[in-house]
Amino acid sequence: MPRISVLIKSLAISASIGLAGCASWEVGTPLAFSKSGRECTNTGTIGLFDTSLDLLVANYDSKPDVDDLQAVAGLGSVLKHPDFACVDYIATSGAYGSQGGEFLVAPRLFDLAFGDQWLDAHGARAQTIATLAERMEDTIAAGGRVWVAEAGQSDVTAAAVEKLPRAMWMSVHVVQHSYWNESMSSKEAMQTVVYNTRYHRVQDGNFPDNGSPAFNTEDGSHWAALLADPLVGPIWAEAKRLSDHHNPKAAYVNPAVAAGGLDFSDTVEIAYIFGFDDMEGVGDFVERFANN
Ligand SMILES: [Ca+2]
Ligand SMILES: [Ca+2]
Repeated sequence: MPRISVLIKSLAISASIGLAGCASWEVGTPLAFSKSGRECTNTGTIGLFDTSLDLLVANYDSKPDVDDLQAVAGLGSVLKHPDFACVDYIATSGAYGSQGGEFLVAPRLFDLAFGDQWLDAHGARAQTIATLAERMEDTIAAGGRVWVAEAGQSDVTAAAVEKLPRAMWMSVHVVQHSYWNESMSSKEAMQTVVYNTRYHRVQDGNFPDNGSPAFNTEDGSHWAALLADPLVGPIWAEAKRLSDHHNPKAAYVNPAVAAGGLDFSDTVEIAYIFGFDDMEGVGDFVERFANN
């Protein structure tokens, strides 16, 4: 699959070069770019997501659980897969609610996973909310839908939604897997997302056999493949470095990470949106997204 898409891209490049200066650009496969600026030739629907119209918003709390650091690597790996080159996305760091504990600063990890397509709600909350609202409004005005993968609480999402014209709110789909995340969101934020957007409650990605993949395991055997992958390995290396560093002294010590395993449970919202929620767990994910 990667080989075919590389071939198509090189054909498209040579067609474009060959036709430079000519009137017609329709010959051959057009070389296009996604709204995120990446080369993109295969628009279409992936799971629930229409790559020609929709926007993915991925919000991470990273407070205090280190598992979001690994979930960032999870989505980063998905986005680097050639099938996902046309996905328009924006990620948010520091999208937390009322919980205590330390916020885990990880700008290099976000850069590796998302390039310049991420916002800092910890350092610049109001500006982040305004930018999210603008991106949402542009997408919906053009006929698309917004898919919010809520790796944490819904306060930032709700604040962005509340800036939109009221008629647009139901074009926002919010995906959440965790009761704890809901309980650490304000009541007002929950009122907005549950009753006034399209709210998708999926099963908890920390546990097996419940309808969501189990992206949480004490088994560390998959690390080798993740770290060895030439494309996504550097993201996982940074996620591992940070999660190993912070976990022992975090207000919540993540048991899978403490055991040398993996917890990127907040990638199940992504799996739901893009239709790979039939995966059993970490092994299936590694086979598909760390096989470059
Ligand atoms: Ca989280
Ligand atoms: Ca987890």
